[in-house]
Amino acid sequence: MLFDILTIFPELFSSPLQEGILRRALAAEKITVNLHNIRDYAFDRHHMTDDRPFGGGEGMVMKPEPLTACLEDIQGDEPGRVILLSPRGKTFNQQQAVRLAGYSRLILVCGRYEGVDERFTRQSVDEEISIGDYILTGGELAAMILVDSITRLLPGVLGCSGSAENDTFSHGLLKHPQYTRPREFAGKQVPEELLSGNHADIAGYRFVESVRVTLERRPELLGRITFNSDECRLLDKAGLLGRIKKLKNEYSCDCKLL
Ligand code: 9D3
Repeated sequence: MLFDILTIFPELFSSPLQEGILRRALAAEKITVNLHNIRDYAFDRHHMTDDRPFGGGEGMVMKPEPLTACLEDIQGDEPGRVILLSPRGKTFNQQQAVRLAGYSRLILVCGRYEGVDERFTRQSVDEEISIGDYILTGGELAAMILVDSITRLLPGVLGCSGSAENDTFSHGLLKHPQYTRPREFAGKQVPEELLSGNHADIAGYRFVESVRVTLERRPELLGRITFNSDECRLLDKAGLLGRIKKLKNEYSCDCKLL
């Protein structure tokens, strides 16, 4: 995967790319990240990348010419999907990460200030993406989140090949709680089901705890899941089935419980 990132703050990307899995993916050439300073394409006397909005109002708007000149300069042979990181974009999620991991080149344009001149967006941008309903100072950290979440999906990036699919959001439940040594910490024991060595018991316990934590924190995720009869029996035994049935009805999904 080739990532091109257009930004007025290329230095913001240096340390996140120098650690852990991203560092390894770069070293193994699973990804390439080319940083382009938009200011290098501002050819006016003051190298201006932004200007005041027509019609007045707060803040500044990114000028279209430097962005366009930068895109033209980096075009090359491999056509890239051009993504503008913007609070007006469609909200990013795991499904979109999987979709974008299917491209061979992504060109990420980081907005700053109040936004980008709409003519650039119309002419050159394929899609606008937001990372969620909160306000950032610019698109750089959002772009980094795309790079991070997409890179770990690429073949050969994660050590253990199954671990990307095994995640929360792939099967739709939040992860069960995890424990490691020591067996007793601050007077609290590790749940005995996990020490039993019985794989079926462990899987059953983890399933129930996954549902419990999902029910508490992200009940809307359960609306989309159907459980088989074994799973329903486990949930009933744990006293969770009633709450799940009620929730399913609230989300008006077809209820295949028991
Ligand atoms: C007053 C209107 N604001 C829109 C919510 C203006 C504004 C705030 C923050 C315009 C740009 C920004 C900078 N944010 C981004 O560039 C951005 C962003 C975000 O703020 N939240 C979530 N995802 C993203 S992706 C890019």
